[in-house]
Amino acid sequence: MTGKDVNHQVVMTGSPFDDGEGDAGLALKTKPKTKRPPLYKVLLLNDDYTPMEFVVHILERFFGMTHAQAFEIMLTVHKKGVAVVGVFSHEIAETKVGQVMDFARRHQHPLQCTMEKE
Ligand code: TYC
Repeated sequence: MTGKDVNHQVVMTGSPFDDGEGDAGLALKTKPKTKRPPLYKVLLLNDDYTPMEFVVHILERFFGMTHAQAFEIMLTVHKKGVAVVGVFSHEIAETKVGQVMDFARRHQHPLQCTMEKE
């Protein structure tokens, strides 16, 4: 790693004590703070041409939804213009977006799928 590591959290140590210097309980140190990896929303966008059943199929095939769940989300996208179809690690989100975009392009539908940091 290059540069200074500022990713530390200040914590109090042990139990409060008084050594007579007027700083009872102020023993501080830092510990490395482990961050959870960021999560990414995968978004499906509406368009006027992609058939509804094709979108339902995509949601079943790549996002593990039941037919009923997939139909509901598809209708949300159709009515509102966009919906979150899942939340994943960066790598998994990228894979899902790629799978959807490839499948749509292979079938010559203009369906768009993107990801954004939560
Ligand atoms: N609006 C499309 C239609 O009326 C259906 C559709 C739904 C398209 C969701 C894309 O992400 C989408 N055929």
